[in-house]
Amino acid sequence: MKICVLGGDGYCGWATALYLSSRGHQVVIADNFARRQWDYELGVQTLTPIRPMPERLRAWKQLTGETIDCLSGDITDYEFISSVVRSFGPDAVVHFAEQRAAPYSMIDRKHAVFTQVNNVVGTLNLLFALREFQPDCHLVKLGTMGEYGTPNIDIEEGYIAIEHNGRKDVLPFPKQPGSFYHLSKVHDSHNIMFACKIWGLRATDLNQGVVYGTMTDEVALAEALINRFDYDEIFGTVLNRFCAQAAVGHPLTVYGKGGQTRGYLDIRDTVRCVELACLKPARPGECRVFNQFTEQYSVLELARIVQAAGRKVNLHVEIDHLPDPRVEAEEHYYNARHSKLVEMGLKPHLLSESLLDSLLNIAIRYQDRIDRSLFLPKVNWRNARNERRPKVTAPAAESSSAGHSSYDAPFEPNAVSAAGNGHFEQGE
Ligand code: NAD
Ligand code: USQ
Repeated sequence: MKICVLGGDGYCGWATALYLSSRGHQVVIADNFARRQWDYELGVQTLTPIRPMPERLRAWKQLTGETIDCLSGDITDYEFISSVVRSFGPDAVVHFAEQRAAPYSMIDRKHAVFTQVNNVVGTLNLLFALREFQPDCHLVKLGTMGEYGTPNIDIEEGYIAIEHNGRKDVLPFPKQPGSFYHLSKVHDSHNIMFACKIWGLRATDLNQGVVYGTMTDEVALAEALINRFDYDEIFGTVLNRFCAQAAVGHPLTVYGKGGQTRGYLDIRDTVRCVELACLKPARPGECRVFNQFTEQYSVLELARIVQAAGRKVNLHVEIDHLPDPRVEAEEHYYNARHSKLVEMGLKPHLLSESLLDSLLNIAIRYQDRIDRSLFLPKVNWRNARNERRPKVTAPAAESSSAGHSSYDAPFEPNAVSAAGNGHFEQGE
């Protein structure tokens, strides 16, 4: 299949692009490298030293003989995304290209506005580009389990059958998101559902849980293919953070009581779920929703699992309970259905001691890159403005062909281009 991976320089997108390429699909990545820029803005960096895109793609070509092209640009720029769709003519577009950190969206007004504009406008542009130039293309959109919040009833996969005053209907499952970021995903879901209804587009909304791990078979082939491993308070997801904390003897930062329960999955399952969705597309006009996670854990359970795994590699791991910087239930009912992807063939990688050993070992290997000041949360949901560390001066701007929007962004959208702009091919 011809598959376009939007956001293919990111954590899930890079692993997915390699996986799809290894499975014989023709893959094109599109990314504006904004994520590398946000790291500069916040003064954070991935634990693992990720390489510039041209180096990544060269290594992939040398190791496998497979070519992945990369188009550099911003999907909030309609000219860019429509030209990607027109020129490549994909069978499927996998859309990861969003600002995805809840804490980032809660820093202050600018970051909230930026997150919602970036995510909602990018997705809207994509929907129009598909309608105009590739209406039969299947949109595989990364949504999030956090769209549902933590209701006191079982969570269904996207829709719920309701009987009300003697009448029945199947309606979208109620949404109670917990951050301006999570809200942006709800807005996306509504726009996608509407576009499928009016234009007959086909879409799969993958409501993904929290992802952990960094290695896939493809990423493990060479150091130059290494994937992100974020551990900072903004972009680090909880299990990856706990492993980095354990590696350097920092107490695990459980927020509040730790009863916050979420769905989790290994990044190796992320890539497989995306392929399963691509291989069996939604029907024209259909907007289907899959809950993409494999296991549920509370934060405190995860901390205890990491503590036990730490003991095996002679790490003494302590658990701290910090005041919860977020506004969320610290103890609650949680039971979310997640059977559709398994029915389609997913064989989950469950959280195991061996995986935690390998995550801890990666964290130990790169421990010199860990900045312990990035562990404690500084963004409090209750504040309309959170002061973080002073801005790090970004490297000088390179020439830019990527479009950018004129709204009130928290930084200059094209001030840094971590991997240049334009069209990369292997060998450049
Ligand atoms: P990431 O930040 O590592 O990657 C996102 C990529 O998209 C980056 O490379 C960034 O430069 C690019 N991007 C952002 N806005 C763009 C724009 N306007 N134009 C072009 N490129 C743009 O994030 P990730 O962890 O890989 O997450 C990918 C997707 O999966 C997101 O939509 C996120 O909401 C969803 N998701 C992630 C997780 C998780 O635990 N990481 C869990 C559930 C859902
Ligand atoms: N948490 C802690 N300690 C920490 C970090 C987090 O207790 O040091 C808690 C949080 O309060 C929250 C839970 O762990 O209750 C998960 O937090 P997280 O930062 O790992 O995940 P979240 O903010 O929900 O966001 C991540 C991704 C996002 C994706 C989402 C899936 O960054 O892109 O949408 O997971 S879900 O949670 O299902 O919505």
